[in-house]
Amino acid sequence: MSLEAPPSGWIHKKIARDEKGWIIAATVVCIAMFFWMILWHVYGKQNPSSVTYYTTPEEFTTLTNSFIEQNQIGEDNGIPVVMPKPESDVFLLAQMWRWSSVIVLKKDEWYKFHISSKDVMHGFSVQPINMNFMVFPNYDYVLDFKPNKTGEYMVVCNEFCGIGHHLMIGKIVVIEDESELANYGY
Ligand SMILES: [Cu+2]
Repeated sequence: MSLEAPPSGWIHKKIARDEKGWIIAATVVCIAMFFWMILWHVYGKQNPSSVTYYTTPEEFTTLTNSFIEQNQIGEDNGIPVVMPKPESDVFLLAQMWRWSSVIVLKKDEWYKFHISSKDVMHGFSVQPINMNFMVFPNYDYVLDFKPNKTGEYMVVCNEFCGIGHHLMIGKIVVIEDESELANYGY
């Protein structure tokens, strides 16, 4: 079977009423979604900030290590536990297959997270609040955080990053005051 050319003049044929209706409806939906995409940056509460810096795995590792050195309060399964001061910068480095530290935050305080990867692409997924964010090497992503609920949150890598991907689970703990640290063994 071969394709046949349509009868000449087909392009000038009038569009059927119902077809025209669908074209108009689809166009209106497309335009509405386009503007909603812009409005979502203002009204959507889950948008990460758009601040990003260039970095290198070496530079970010140095920053993360000195951040850990200055804020470490303990250890959890061999991973350092840090408690940064409110309003300070928090450095979190993803690498195959671990997160650089367990982070203890105070409820209702602002923190400036810097997140980067040492090797491949990882996913920063905070559960159970289901916040998701991609993490690439060479980029420092800045996310402003203000936790509004105390408790323990899992940081799950949600981009497949190799054989140990399923083991890459970190932790963020939100407390109201230091007396709660004992509940977590810190
Ligand atoms: Cu992964």
